[in-house]
Amino acid sequence: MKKLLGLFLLIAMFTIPTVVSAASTTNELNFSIPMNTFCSGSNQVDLSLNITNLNPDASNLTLNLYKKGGSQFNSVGSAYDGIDSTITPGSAFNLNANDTAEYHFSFGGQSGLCTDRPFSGKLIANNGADISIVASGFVRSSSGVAPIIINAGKQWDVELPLVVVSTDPANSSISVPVNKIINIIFNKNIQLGDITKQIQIVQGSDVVASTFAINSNVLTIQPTQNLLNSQTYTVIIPAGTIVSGNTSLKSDYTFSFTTTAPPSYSTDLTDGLPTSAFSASSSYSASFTPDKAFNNLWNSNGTNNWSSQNSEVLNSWIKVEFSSAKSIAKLIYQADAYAGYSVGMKNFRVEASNDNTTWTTQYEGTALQNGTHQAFTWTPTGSYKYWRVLIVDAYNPQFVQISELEMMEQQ
Ligand SMILES: [Ca+2]
Ligand SMILES: [Ca+2]
Repeated sequence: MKKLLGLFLLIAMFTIPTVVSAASTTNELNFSIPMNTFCSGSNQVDLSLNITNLNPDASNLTLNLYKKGGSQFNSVGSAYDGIDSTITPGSAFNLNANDTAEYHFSFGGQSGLCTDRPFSGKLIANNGADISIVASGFVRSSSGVAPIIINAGKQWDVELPLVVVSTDPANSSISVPVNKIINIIFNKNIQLGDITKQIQIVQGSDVVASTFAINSNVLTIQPTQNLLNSQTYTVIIPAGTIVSGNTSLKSDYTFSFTTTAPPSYSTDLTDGLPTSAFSASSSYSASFTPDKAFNNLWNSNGTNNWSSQNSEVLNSWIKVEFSSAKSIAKLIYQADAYAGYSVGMKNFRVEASNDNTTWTTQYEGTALQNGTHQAFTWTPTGSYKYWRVLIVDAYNPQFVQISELEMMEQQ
């Protein structure tokens, strides 16, 4: 028995009582205004309200006032002798932490029409965010002062369900760029919740490797590599993975989008150019001139390729002069087969110029040591007459040999 009691105590020590939150889950609070009192040319009635924000953050609120018959009363209030009026009924206003906003208006006497008197009011928490306020007021007439009691005189806490407000890209978007960074915007600031479930981007059955970040009310998902063209991706945010205070996503949230079609390119714009359009930093001999890299003869081994002179690899280059400015966006390259393709370029830059002197880098890349037709694409910075491939280094320090090159514009 003693043992059992001990066990019971142990359980009791670790059982935390469930705290039932008394927060409201709607963003509207109605209240009555005791306005059924004397009002005439000789009986003025004052209406006064004050609202204090108890939240550590600024809150956005609207005060609506309703006349007998239901229409809204939206007149700007009056302020004098310490009675302030900062709220315009019917219009949203921001209230900083612990700040108080007021409304005052007079009916009857020399002031507003008695028929305009509001008999009820409504406080609205805007933007779907949680708020915490306290509010009160009074009606003063010839028969005395009657309090306006809002939320039974207690603090009004609003804790709205956590929901997704919007996504970028939007659900069912098409032509989404393949480098898109995905943002999911919630109605309030969020934190990571149940980490045993995975927030994912999937394409068919494949999960896209991504990084995740939370900033205020935004969840950002960034794929670690570009997405594929013309594919549909689905973002899955399982229930419970994102929370805000005591609230969390109640059900799985998913949305899908489709990436843009792959770009199309022109034919090889170096075709048909005269031999004189091609030049290089050097040539191994008269048999290995730069035009040989543009003669549409591939898979060369010792012939039909451009080769730099012996011992020139670093910063050697091969250049095309077009008859007019081109926006080259794609390069196809094949290394020469000599010495197991080790004479091919390794790190390289594509550069462009309009004066043949000042060069702008368009692309930096690394070619592989093999005989494939290697394609490289980029977004050009403009249109240029001169385009060159600058060899930063090669796999073989002796010289560099290129079997064939092609240059295309995007269409
Ligand atoms: Ca060739
Ligand atoms: Ca060609």
